[in-house]
Amino acid sequence: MAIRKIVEMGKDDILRKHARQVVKFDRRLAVLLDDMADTMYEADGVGLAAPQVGVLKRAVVIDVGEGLIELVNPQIVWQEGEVVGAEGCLSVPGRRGTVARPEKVRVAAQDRKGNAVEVEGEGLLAVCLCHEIDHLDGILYVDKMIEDVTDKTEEEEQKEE
Ligand code: GNR
Ligand code: NI
Repeated sequence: MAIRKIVEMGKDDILRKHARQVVKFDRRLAVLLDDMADTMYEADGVGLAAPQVGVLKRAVVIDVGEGLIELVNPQIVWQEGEVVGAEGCLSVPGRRGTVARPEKVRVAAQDRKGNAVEVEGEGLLAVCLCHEIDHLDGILYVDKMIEDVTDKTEEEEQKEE
């Protein structure tokens, strides 16, 4: 287990690249997923995608407080509704902005052994699933941002809606 360095926007174009499908479910993938979880918890994040630690593989980890979820080759297979909420990103430190996301999503993926898994999420989990899958396609939340709310309190954001 090890903490890896989180890549930041503007410092490395790896965040803008399309990550490759995982085809080998080997020890190297297991170590990557372990390190990603350590790195996410250490940074107090709720999710982390492999490109954020400099690895162009389609792998993400998420923990919105309901336990660790590891997803390899994740794909949104169904979505419903739309909600606008504030997001942050460990690769865009110190900033927050609002983004429109589906209210509920279902994601098909594989686990670290290559077994098929499905996750359905709403609220923060749905947001996080979309945010992490975007990272795998070189997309950052700032690309979809409706409004920069870095200097706003939650109360001020609510008032505007
Ligand atoms: O830690 C994170 N918090 C967060 C808050 C609102 C919406 C999305 C996120 S994901 C982010 C971690 C991260 O950058 N993952 O890629
Ligand atoms: Ni992010």
